[in-house]
Amino acid sequence: MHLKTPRSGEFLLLLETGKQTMKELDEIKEELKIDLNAVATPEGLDLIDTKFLGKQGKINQLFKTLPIKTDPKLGKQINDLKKDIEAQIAEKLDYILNSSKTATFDVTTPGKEQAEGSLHLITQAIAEIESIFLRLGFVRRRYPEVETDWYYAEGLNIPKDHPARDDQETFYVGDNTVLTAHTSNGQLREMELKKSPPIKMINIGKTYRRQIDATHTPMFHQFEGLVVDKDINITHLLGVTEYFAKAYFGQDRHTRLRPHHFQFTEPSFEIDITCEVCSGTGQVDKQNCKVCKSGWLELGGAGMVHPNVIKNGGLNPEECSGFAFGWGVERVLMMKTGLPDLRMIYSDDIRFLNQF
Ligand code: FA5
Repeated sequence: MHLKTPRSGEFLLLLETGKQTMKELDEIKEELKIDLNAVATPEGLDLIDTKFLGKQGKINQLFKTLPIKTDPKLGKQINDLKKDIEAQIAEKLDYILNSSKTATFDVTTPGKEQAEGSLHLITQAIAEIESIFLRLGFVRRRYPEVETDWYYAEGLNIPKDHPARDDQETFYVGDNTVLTAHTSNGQLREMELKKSPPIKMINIGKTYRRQIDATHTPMFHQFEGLVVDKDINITHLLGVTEYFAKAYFGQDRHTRLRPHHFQFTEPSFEIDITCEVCSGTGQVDKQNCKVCKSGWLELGGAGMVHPNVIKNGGLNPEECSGFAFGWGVERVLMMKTGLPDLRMIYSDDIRFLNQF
């Protein structure tokens, strides 16, 4: 303690009081240390706070009992201690709150369930279709979706003025390039790739047309079968068609050929499949079946590969023949599941997709 003069009786008293205060400050520091070491909860800290810093707390008691006015340095020391106590209590509170976070983590608490994704229904349908044809010995192919005029049209016997080239229907990327509107471009590409028979491929890919309604989307998928070998005839086409229909839709379903026209097949057909609702009778409760009206539903196009196309693929139509078919993935899925609107498949509505 720095005193003006040690000789004054008053100052001697102050000196004694000062010494006493220093001792008390040390005792307070020591006591605080013990208390802080022992405390483990915020409530316990509140009690310590009251004990040292409250109205009736030790620091205030010190202020009350000291002759601070005559010795401002003493007051400063008590004030410093007060600040130190506040800081230590705050630090301890921080520590307790943080460690309680770790301490209350219960490793046995069940975790939050994560939403589980699944393959899109079109991906599932493609996998199923592919596996049916693999069982028949077909190889899976995937040919370009952006295609030149040759593979998409000219080489498939489709002349320049054919409606299939109409830009009302087709997405043109350039004068000579389109987003392919069918998977039949794969016919020429497969013949070029294999160079000689036997050929037995299933080309599944995206296709594009400028159409949109309940049974048409601008982007959809087709699966295109091509078989080329010696002496391939229509009965082979019928056998494959019937096998697919039973494997995909059910053993009770049948198919038939209906005459049609495509530039790249001769003869050409539409393949029909018996309606599931009326089992091919066309009648439900003596009324016309509302789904098919005739007992049959259209599956897609098919035919014997046109000799010009075999030639354009680099093979000799005198030595081999073949059949081809091209059907819509979305359409067969629609027929199998009873979907009322094909656009739902691409609506990205999770409530709809979760059903598959
Ligand atoms: C063709 O695309 C021919 N290339 C099929 C073919 C291949 C015939 C080989 C002969 C030999 P078509 O235009 O009919 O044919 O289409 C075939 C199938 O694609 C239709 O039966 C239908 O299932 C599906 N499809 C056509 N347009 C759309 C569309 N906008 N949205 C969804 N599916 C469609």
